[in-house]
Amino acid sequence: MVFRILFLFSFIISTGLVAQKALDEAEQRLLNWHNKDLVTDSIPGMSTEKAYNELLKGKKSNTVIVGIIDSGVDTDHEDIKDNIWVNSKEIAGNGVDDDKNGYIDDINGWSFLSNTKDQCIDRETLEMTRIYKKFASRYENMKAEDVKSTEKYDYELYQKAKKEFIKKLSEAKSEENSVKTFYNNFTTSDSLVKAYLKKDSVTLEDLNGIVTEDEKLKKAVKMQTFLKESGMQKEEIKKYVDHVDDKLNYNLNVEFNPRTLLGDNPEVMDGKPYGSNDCQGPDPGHGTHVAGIVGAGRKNGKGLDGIADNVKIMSVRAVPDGDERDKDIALAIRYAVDNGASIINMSFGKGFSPEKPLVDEAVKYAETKGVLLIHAAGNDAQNTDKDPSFPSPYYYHSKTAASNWMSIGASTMQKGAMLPAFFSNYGRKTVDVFAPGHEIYSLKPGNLYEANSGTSMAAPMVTGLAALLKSYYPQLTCSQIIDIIMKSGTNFRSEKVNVPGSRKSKIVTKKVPFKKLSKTGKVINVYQAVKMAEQITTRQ
Ligand SMILES: [Ca+2]
Ligand SMILES: [Ca+2]
Ligand SMILES: [Ca+2]
Repeated sequence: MVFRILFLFSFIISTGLVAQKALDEAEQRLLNWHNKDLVTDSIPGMSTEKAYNELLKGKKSNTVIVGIIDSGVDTDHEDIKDNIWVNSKEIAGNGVDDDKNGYIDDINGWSFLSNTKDQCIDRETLEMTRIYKKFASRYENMKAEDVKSTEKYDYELYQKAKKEFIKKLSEAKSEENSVKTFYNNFTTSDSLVKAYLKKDSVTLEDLNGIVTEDEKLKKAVKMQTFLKESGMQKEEIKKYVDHVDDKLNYNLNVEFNPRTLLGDNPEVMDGKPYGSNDCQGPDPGHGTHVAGIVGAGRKNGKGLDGIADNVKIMSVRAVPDGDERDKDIALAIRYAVDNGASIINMSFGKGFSPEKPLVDEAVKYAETKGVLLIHAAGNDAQNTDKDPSFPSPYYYHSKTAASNWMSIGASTMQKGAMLPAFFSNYGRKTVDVFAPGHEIYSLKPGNLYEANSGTSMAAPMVTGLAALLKSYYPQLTCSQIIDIIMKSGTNFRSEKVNVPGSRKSKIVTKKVPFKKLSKTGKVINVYQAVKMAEQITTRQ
């Protein structure tokens, strides 16, 4: 599942906080903040501009291919279309696999979620839903003592998935209830106010001018004033209603199975080809935002400045609205590796990984080819040392971890207690480093732009930095790049910060030194990383 953050609405529903200013103002404030410098700008960004201005001017670079395994990328977007990978060995649209890589007409990448009849998977179930469904008939009425030893693992997996499924389902139902009540109150108060004023478009001034003893109208005015002040639009609230509906109708619906349109068995690696070259898909919003952070055109007068200035973005579509399949992820990693990607961004994750060995094999394959995998730590405000998020670098039933893997937490533009984003996962053993991932302004499909938050945005910061290093210092190995990124970050180790997880409460009680949230206690820094890369390569 892509890590979407709809925090604006969760705030309103859970605490009644006003959270958002008008977009234009916000745009200016947010634009490229992550590329700014702590000393010059007083913002804990990554000093990207400083690196370009002071260290990289006039330096030669090589083109680096970055694989974005995600929901798809809008390859026509004005601020990234020049930086999209093109498979030069493939002839477009002739129905032939010209470069014989196993994929027909793969020009900009591949989709493992569609077929050649223009049908595609948009929404999916969660793994917990699939596991619950798969084993329910067998284990529903079985007592633990009656389970054969060979089935113990499956039985326990079922019990765990069932517990989670029931919990999620009940949460989704109560969320549906509150969000629909909120939406209904919105529409009712909207109509009341409009009818009273006898106009279709109501301003804050109109609302302030209403003097009434009618209790219903008073309430309506209060609500509409609150919504106006918070800059909230009806469409946005409707979007949230739809999002909750999707959870119930698709993610948590045991009868839903869109996989049939692929004609593929997701549990078996059978070598049979599936998918299509539609690497944009029906909803490339998430992947486009991620891609822009890495490789949007720098100083081209449009949108934001990507971190790396000599990259080609390869879109591998494997992540639906719902949990991605292990097999698709395994094949997506292999596709990116085989077609020249040096770094792969993975801004997605899930709580169960039934076919994990398939992903492990692909990760090992990437490791042998020196390809770096950058994974978002997740947005559950959880300690991933205790509750792993998949894919994870630890191999199945093993304490050994992949050496070509980095897991990234999200930081904000605020120094001090608010430095880690309130939603970010963390872990002293399992999260490597933090990177900006809060209120990041990047691309939205259709030549548009928007600000999003999530570790999904933090991971491509590191992917961008890794690509930049590989591009200017091609002799660096995968492990050297990891080492540089870890060592060169801005040190906030002793900074007392809020432990993420304060999402549902205004009162934050627990503070820890930032070093307790990751291996390094650092936020990545492009300037320091380039400096270190320069030193290392000069010595070599
Ligand atoms: Ca091909
Ligand atoms: Ca072809
Ligand atoms: Ca740009």
